[in-house]
Amino acid sequence: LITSFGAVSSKVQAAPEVVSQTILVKAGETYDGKGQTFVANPDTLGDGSQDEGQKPIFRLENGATLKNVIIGAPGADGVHCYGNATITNVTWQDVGEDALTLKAKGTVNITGGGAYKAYDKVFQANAEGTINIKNFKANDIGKLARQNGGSSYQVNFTLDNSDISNVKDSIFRTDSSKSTAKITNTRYSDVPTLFKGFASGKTSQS
Ligand code: ADA
Ligand code: CA
Ligand code: CA
Ligand code: CA
Repeated sequence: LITSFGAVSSKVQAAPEVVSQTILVKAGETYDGKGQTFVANPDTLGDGSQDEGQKPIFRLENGATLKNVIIGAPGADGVHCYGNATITNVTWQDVGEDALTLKAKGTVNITGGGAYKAYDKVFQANAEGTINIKNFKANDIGKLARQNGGSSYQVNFTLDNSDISNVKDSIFRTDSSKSTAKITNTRYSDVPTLFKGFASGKTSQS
């Protein structure tokens, strides 16, 4: 972009892309948002309130990668992962109903990025598997991750080298005696409880 003074100006941030139909990332494929901001069309995906049944902005099939994406408001139901997923440098500026859901057995590796303004949950585990969160920031959230209430399958949660502040409930929550949670090298501020509902010996912090 050349200004009237002839100087080269810095790149202007592109307007958010309004997503009216869930973006599908196929098995094994990578979607690189290149720093673009995506918001839901509230009429087709959801308004980002606490209403259940909203649609995701991104749906990842098994082995898909989502990277360099900013999800703005409304965030609807965020990202749905059907199996293994890699989530790198994804920031939820204003989490909708929730930010990301594990919908089918798998391991989700979330590295970098952050989540802000989550009235309730950030990450939701609705299937057995592992959710690894690393180099992440979260502020003004209800819970960082929660296994679906009343479920008894095993979910393994880890959190490493992250910065978590202003939490209403807990970092990790489950109702399953099989599930585990491990926190390492993480800084907190205003976090009332790290682990809720885990059986004894299933959590660790260092
Ligand atoms: C709540 C609700 C579940 C499911 C979940 C989700 O926990 O009770 O049925 O909808 O939210 O995936 O957002
Ligand atoms: Ca929910
Ligand atoms: Ca929100
Ligand atoms: Ca949800």
